[in-house]
Amino acid sequence: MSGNRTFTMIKPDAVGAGHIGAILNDIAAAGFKIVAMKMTQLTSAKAGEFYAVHKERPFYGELVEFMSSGPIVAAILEKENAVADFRTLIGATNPADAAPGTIRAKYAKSVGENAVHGSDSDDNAAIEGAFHFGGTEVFG
Ligand code: DAT
Ligand code: MG
Repeated sequence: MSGNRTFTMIKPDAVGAGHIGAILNDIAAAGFKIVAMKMTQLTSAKAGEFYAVHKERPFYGELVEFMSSGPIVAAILEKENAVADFRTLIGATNPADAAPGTIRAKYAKSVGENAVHGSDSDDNAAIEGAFHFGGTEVFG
């Protein structure tokens, strides 16, 4: 079952620019079912914990600051082959390299402020989903 789920966040840049509806529409049109969703704001401590794997990277500080700078929409999505298909839907990390029509190509501002998060593996999808949602907040 975990192979059919991924975790996403609509990041503060895209929320601030008014793109929540358009991005959710793209996600639904690509065949993903939303099984959990909330609008929230990460503290810098929580953002630091979520991105701890990037702690040694030069952009870690700016990433944590950005991800805690405003509200996000967090969601768990269900679809066959969810992790890989969602990475295809969102496009490359740097929107300059993202394929036309992908969410990052359409809505991301820069490599740092790149509109959406998508899990990179089934294991991380499960960890990231559990980081944001309790059992009574996940449906389906
Ligand atoms: P992705 O979000 O595509 O999985 P990642 O896991 O390599 O990319 O990096 C996590 C986030 O860190 C990414 O969405 C935006 C930020 N980031 C990555 N590379 C960056 C860079 N070179 N400069 C600034 N921010 C960067
Ligand atoms: Mg990543």
